[in-house]
Amino acid sequence: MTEGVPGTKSVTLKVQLVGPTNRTVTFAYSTFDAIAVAPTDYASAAGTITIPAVATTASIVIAINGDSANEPDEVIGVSVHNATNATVGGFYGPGSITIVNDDS
Ligand SMILES: [Ca+2]
Ligand SMILES: [Ca+2]
Repeated sequence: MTEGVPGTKSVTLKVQLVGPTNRTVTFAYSTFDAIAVAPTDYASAAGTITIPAVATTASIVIAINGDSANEPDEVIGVSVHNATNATVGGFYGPGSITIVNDDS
C-alpha cells in the first residue's frame, strides 16, 4: 500500500486458513514496530479473531497515519499466536504490511 497524505487510512491484512476445517478457529494477533513506529506511523492493534467453521478467511484492520515526509518505506510487523484448532505457519504465520513512501 502507499502511504498517502497526512491523515488516517486503514489497511486490511487477510488471514487465510489452509485446508478445510469444520471447527471454529480462534487466534490472537498483535502488531509490532518493524521499521514503522507506533503511534506515529500507525496505530498499534491487538485482539482476538474468531473464524467460524464455515469460513476460511478473516481480516485484520490496521490504521495507518500518512505524512508528507520523504523517508524510507515503513514496515509494520503482525504476529499471530495462541491459535486454537489451527497451526500458525506458512501463509498465516507472522505477516507484515509495508507502507510505501510516496513523498519526494
Ligand atoms: Ca511515514
Ligand atoms: Ca512519507
